[in-house]
Amino acid sequence: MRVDGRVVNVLTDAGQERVPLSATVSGIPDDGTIATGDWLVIEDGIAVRVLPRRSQLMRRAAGVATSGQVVAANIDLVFVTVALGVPPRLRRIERALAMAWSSGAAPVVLLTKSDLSADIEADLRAARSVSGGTEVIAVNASGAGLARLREILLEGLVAVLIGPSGTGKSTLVNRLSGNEALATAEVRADGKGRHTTTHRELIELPGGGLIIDTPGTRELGLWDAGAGIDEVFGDLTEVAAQCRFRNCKHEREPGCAVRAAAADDPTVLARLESKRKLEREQERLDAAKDMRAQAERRRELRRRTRAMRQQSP
Ligand SMILES: Nc1nc2c(ncn2[C@@H]2O[C@H](COP(=O)(O)OP(=O)(O)OP(=O)(O)O)[C@@H](O)[C@H]2O)c(=O)[nH]1
Ligand SMILES: [Mg+2]
Ligand SMILES: [Zn+2]
Repeated sequence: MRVDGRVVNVLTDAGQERVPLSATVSGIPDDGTIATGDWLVIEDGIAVRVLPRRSQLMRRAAGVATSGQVVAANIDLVFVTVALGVPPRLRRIERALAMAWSSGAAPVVLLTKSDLSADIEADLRAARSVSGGTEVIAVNASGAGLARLREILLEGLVAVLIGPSGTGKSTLVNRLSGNEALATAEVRADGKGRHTTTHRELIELPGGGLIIDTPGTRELGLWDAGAGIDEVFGDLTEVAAQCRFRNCKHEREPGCAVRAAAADDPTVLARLESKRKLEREQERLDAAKDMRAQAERRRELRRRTRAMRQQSP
């Protein structure tokens, strides 16, 4: 449910417990960390093994170019929160959806603080115009949209909430769980959140679902979002099927259906540019990951050569 260094909160048949991680805990995933949502084998009050994950939401670690971070493991749903009161930032929704689709879970867009919207229908339309088939729900702390969320969260499903600080994630969890267990705080006068939540934490809901609250994140760096990008921009892929050349890059090729559609419709153009931007970011990151892997291989080779020299007389 929650990871505090080498001690974790777990939910078992017997209820909640706090257990230490064994120094030799096995099954640790590639990224080297245990995350909220992981399943652990506990023996004699100590977590000894991590079970393989069926899904994981990854982002690039803030400030570190080539290291990934697991936001949550074994989730079924990713709730992408976007606070209303200002028009929803469509490019941010696309980015978050690309991340979410790549996790193996299904995203849902939550337009939070819907009481602050001057025109909910317009905000919903805008968000839906970039969300493909993903459901978009307007919610607020007074109860709007919560019935639909409870419906989605039935039967032991696990959802994770992501979004910038102050979008009302913890408030939403408190409303769904029916108590005020999680701290919440006013956003600052400039509209920025205060980073009230500092831990990722899984909460059991009375209706049967489980939800993971996370600290708000200003930037959402892609980590492994290639497949997710294709998913989010499925509409463009459909148009691209009409291009004359199958390998059309939609740049200068004749008979390009995507450029024709973009010339007719500024929203298609904006989406095309947004897709390219995300693809470039992912390509740069993949190149950086390659370089790092190569450097690690060289280091390892040097280490082995040195060890061999020391062994030989
Ligand atoms: N008007 C309005 N305010 C809300 C709503 N939901 C939450 N708030 C307020 O928004 C502020 C931020 O809410 P939090 O729940 O702390 O936001 P958060 O997303 O958990 O923020 P971090 O933990 O920093 O990521 C609080 O003052 C809440 O009372 C809502 O539906 N409408
Ligand atoms: Mg919070
Ligand atoms: Zn084309």
